Amino acid sequence: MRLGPDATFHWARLHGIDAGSVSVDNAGNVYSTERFDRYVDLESGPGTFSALSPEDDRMAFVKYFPPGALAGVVWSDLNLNGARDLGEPLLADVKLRVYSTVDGNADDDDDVQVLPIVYSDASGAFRLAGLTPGSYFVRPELPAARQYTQYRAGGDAACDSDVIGDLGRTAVFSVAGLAETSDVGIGLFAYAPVLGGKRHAE
Ligand SMILES: [Ca+2]
Ligand SMILES: [Ca+2]
Repeated sequence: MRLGPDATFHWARLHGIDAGSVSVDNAGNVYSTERFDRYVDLESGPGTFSALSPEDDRMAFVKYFPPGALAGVVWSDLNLNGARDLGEPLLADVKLRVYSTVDGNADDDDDVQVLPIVYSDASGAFRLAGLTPGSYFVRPELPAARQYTQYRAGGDAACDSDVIGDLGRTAVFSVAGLAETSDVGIGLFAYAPVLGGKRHAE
């Protein structure tokens, strides 16, 4: 059983279960009075956990799903062609949140953030690891004076941008098992807002 850094039960929320119905004692045992009618992913890293039933006649079936990851890069699309070209700057410190669609559909009420916030590193790279099988999208926090570049332009998945600008999030990525999707591109360009009819420089 892995708890989030804020001691919340991300796996429980991921499955629409009220995290308040789950508790953990000092020994790390997990208790729940909830009856689960579907799979619950007990996101298990190294270590052990105990699944305890409140009733003697209940059985627990536990299966380990190896977690996957989404990884990619944030960059500045200087020539506005939607592709990451040689020499275009990589952008650090862009704030990223990853959400589970829960039901396969993005932008509805059950979407839930599943990891703590991640920032792109000094080389613009980011990696969102520990994702149980499912479908996810990344929602960047748009830095000041920036806009998203074109969505999936140029036909090369390795260097395009996966953010749908109008929605402010990436396309939905499927995570299954240990596989890592490593070509999540977030392309931004410098945007000078027009104020009072005058164009202001960045
Ligand atoms: Ca470019
Ligand atoms: Ca959803």
